[in-house]
Amino acid sequence: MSNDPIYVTQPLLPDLEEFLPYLEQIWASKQLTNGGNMHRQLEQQLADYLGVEHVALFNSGTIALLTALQALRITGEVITTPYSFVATTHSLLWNGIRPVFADIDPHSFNLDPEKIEAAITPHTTAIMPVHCYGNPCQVQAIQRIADNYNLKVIYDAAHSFGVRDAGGSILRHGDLSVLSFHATKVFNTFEGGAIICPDAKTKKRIDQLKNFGFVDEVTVVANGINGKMSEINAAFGLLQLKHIDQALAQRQHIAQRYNQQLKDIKGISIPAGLLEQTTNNSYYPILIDSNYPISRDALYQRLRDNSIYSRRYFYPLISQFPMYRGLVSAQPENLATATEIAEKVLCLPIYPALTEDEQDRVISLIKDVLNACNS
Ligand code: T4K
Repeated sequence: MSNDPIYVTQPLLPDLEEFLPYLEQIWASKQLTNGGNMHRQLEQQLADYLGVEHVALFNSGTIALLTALQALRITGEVITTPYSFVATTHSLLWNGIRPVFADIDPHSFNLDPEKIEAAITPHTTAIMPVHCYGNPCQVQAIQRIADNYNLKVIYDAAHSFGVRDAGGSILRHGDLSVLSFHATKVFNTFEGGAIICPDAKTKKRIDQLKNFGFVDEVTVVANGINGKMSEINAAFGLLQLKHIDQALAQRQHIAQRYNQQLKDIKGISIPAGLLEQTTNNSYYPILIDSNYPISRDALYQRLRDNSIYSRRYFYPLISQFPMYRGLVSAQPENLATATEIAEKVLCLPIYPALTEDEQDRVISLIKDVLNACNS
């Protein structure tokens, strides 16, 4: 069997020849950034593809999160999850906002609405939930809380490209939703991101904020930032869109094969969202508990020793990082479920180009550990 490295993900990269005509157009136009033709086209095509009203492109998901908070003038405290990538809460700190961590529910790994409500104080102005691994949050319950307490909701939807619920795109919920188009994401523009806006007025403000606050050549209305996506990134997004349906189908096929092969292994559990296929299969997390013969970290190492680079997303919890762990809400007693899941989780390789042979290498190693213990 091959020992070539297998990473947790590999970017969707169409043939280089397919990209060259886009580059020729950019060279011919000499418009490299600042809202050119590729940028305009991608905003429109993404709105159509995702089934949302307005898309504002960004140069990363993190800058989009920072700007979403600015756009809604959020201050004070924001309730959020510790079970995410650190960019979620860093965006709050960069805006001088205090993160308040609430625990997650053990089925979706998303914020537990009851825990959100219990964390509200007179300083709370917003909730920032994450649709973790693309698995939808309890959006109705979260909206009810937001309405009752007059709070804004900004979804960190970095993992949720293309995810839908019964009513349409998951991105239509809350006041704003933020996507990441980083290389490791389902849909990538090398680096990039977007804010999904409900109306043209909000998009206009966001477009000003991502361009230093300029309204015209001589008028600046806000202390904006440089959040603009370049033409080359936007062009790559246009090309990606041509391949995205196939890529999502390939991910689904891989997830279903894992489901089939791993679901009956003692000590391994698969999150309901993956079994029920309510996600976009952007990640394939499994939980390893004490019924499995070796620990999560030992399995992680065993895979590494065989050139398989799974990842422990999201361990450590954000609340364990030095700039957060002094917060009262960061204490592990407040975050019992998140703490437990972070100790058990392992994300297995999943990406469109993963071959069945490569996937079988991953599955065999997980099963071999079991067989070795039973023999
Ligand atoms: N909110 C959430 C919930 C997020 O998950 C993220 C990003 C954000 C906000 C912020 O969005 P951005 O500002 O990033 O747009 C990665 C990504 O850097 C990060 O975007 C992502 N979340 C996070 C979950 O994962 P690392 O440190 O794990 O990436 P890295 O470089 O170790 O890559 C993982 C594997 O992917 C590599 O072993 C090989 C493969 N890879 C990676 C890159 C970058 C490639 O094959 N090619 C590549 O170009 O953070």
